[in-house]
Amino acid sequence: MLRLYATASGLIVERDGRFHACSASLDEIFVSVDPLEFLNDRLRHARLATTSVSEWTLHAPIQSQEVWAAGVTYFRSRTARMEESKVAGGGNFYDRVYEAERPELFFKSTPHRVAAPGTPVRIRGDATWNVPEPELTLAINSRGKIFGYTIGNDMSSRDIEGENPLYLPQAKVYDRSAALGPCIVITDTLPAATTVIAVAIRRGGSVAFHGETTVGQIKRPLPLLADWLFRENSFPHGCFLMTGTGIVPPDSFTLRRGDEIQITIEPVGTLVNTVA
Ligand code: DO4
Ligand code: MG
Repeated sequence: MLRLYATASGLIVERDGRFHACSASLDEIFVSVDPLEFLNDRLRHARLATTSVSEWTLHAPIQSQEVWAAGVTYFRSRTARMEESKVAGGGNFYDRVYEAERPELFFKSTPHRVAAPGTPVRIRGDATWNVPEPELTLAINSRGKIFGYTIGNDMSSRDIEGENPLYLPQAKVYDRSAALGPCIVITDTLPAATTVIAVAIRRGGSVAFHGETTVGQIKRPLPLLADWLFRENSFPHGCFLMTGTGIVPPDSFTLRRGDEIQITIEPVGTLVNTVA
């Protein structure tokens, strides 16, 4: 297992607790046949980095990749969405997609809309009910191989989405509506069902919301989500796939400017972003 960080001074790879400067680009990694093998090969000639992770300015670990997302993959998400769209009569859609063979997959972000670790995510000025969605996010190469994972935040405007399911792109896609990081774990092994996804939202020195779930609560096998995404769709630079949220705060909760969102999935670490 390797941890790949995108930093202001280039890519850094952590292997067995040691940090190596890596001359490859993220695009080269995402188009390689086997990214783990590719990186291990590059590390044979790499120099050791002299600084440690806390001293780097982290970038989002993305270059030319699109970010896509799966929805309603957890029972909790299905139930919350049926509630929020009840007035608009959209509740039935969510139950049906939860049960259907075809998953909900939607376009989430281009690289320029993705917030780096430690930088602000945004809530829309025309939305009144906003939440983070903490999601295990797959790194998939141009051939459709899942070669690692990271943490994703699928920021969402629940009032806009709940008003009409056709407003989903506006509820989901806007500047800084996604965050990725702090690193990509490069591995041939998918996270175990017991892997915990946890979120804490800090407001003015205390915790305004915290919740957790496990990867085992996802209804669909992760490789099947990736297979569906690659059906009739090509990704010349690979892509990221957010795999859905299993944590939805109570309906009384909405994000405020200044909130700090901390999402933890080990061994990726913790993705921290404030709300601008
Ligand atoms: O159906 C709307 C979006 C669902 C979603 O983003 C999720 O379940 O995580
Ligand atoms: Mg989501």
